[in-house]
Amino acid sequence: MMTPMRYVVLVLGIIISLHYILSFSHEEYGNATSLSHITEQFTGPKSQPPYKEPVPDKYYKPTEQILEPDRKANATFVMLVRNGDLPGIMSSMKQIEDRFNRKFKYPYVFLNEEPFTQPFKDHITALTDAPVEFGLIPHEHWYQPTWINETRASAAREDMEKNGVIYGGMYRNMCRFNSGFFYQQELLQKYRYYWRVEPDVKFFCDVDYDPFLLMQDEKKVYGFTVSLYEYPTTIPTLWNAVRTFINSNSHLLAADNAMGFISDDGGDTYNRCHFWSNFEIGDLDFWRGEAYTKFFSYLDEQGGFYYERWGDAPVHSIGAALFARKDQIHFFNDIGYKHEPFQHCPQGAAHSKGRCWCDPTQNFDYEWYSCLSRYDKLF
Ligand SMILES: Nc1nc2c(ncn2[C@@H]2O[C@H](COP(=O)(O)OP(=O)(O)OP(=O)(O)O)[C@@H](O)[C@H]2O)c(=O)[nH]1
Ligand SMILES: *[C@@H]1O[C@H](CO)[C@@H](O)[C@H](O)[C@H]1NC(C)=O
Ligand SMILES: *[C@@H]1O[C@H](CO)[C@@H](O)[C@H](O)[C@H]1NC(C)=O
Ligand SMILES: *[C@@H]1O[C@H](CO)[C@@H](O)[C@H](O)[C@H]1NC(C)=O
Ligand SMILES: [Mg+2]
Repeated sequence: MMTPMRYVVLVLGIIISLHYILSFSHEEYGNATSLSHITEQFTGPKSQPPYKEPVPDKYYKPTEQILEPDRKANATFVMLVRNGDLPGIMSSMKQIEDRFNRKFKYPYVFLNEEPFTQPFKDHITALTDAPVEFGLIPHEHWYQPTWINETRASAAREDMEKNGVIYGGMYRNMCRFNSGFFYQQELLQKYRYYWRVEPDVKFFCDVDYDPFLLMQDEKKVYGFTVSLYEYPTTIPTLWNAVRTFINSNSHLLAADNAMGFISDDGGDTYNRCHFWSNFEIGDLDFWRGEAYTKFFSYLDEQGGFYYERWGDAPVHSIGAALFARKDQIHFFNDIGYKHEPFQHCPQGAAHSKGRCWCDPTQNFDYEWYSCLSRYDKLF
């Protein structure tokens, strides 16, 4: 005899089976009843990820208005370079001037641990009408601290070189400086926003709007164009250090942060995704704030900048992902950019609007080594 309970189960079973049979045999039925479709009924159609929407027209001004702006951001370019990087940085700067800064006239700050030579300064200032300043990095912001065990550090460098790790024996000071000291430089104190530019990069498109004002108005703290995976051998213990820090400082984490970009399991492990920091448009006050300052100090104490080769790209990215809201991290879809060997080339309407000269089929965005699809999934 059928009890009422069994009856209910049987009917439910029949309905579910019918649903599956119909879903497979009748595409329209499947589409109409699919979970994503049903959720859309409640939330409205799934819109484009926010970054794929073009920058609002109000940011585009006629040239006369850009030349006599009613407002400007509190912002500068930052270039960390050696004297020997002159040809490469002139190439980058000339493109920045031609595609953007000829009209906007944001200042430049050049930084170096050695004094810039007079010819360097002359060649650079000849490229622009905007103010240019040249800064000397304080010794203690650049060189390896004395509390680092040099025996251990040099053993690590030799080991990495032996194992063919890229830049295994170099770049420690630079990575640590970019992680925790560039925003502390005297010449940058008067600025809120920065755009980092490296030697020998390419800017493919006209930037006819002010990305700094976009950052300011929309309360963004970090902007990128390319994201990818870090070499695991350069950061064996980084994530352990991050976890220890989080465990004792959970109050510093932002609600609605971008943990999903850097971890696939809610923070247990690092998926090695990072924003490629040779291009950055960011908020200096974010790095200067309590959360990132404590975070960097903690990482620095671990010595991993020297005992391993922690890069400023994963360190910045993890900081931005944890201490900012995910909607404060901006993908500059309309800025065509290349740093060897990867490039972001705007697609479709963004390509024509920027009069870009990159080949749209040469685009790293959804290559297997790119992390952009994880960024998409945040929204
Ligand atoms: N002043 C100074 N700047 C440096 C030094 N090493 C690197 N840089 C700068 O730091 C940034 C990153 O260095 P890069 O040599 O471009 O490193 P990368 O981008 O990882 O590698 P490639 O560009 O592929 O060589 C660039 O702006 C360099 O000019 C250094 O010893 N002194
Ligand atoms: C069902 O959805 C798929 C994928 O979104 C789409 O390609 C297909 O045309 C849809 N079929 C019908 C009959 O609506
Ligand atoms: C420095 O590191 C080496 C190699 O790891 C170790 O043998 C030595 O004890 C360390 N020295 C100090 C003072 O900690
Ligand atoms: C620009 O920003 C810096 C850092 O927040 C601040 O100290 C400075 O006063 C600002 N300048 C102006 C003109 O607002
Ligand atoms: Mg570089």
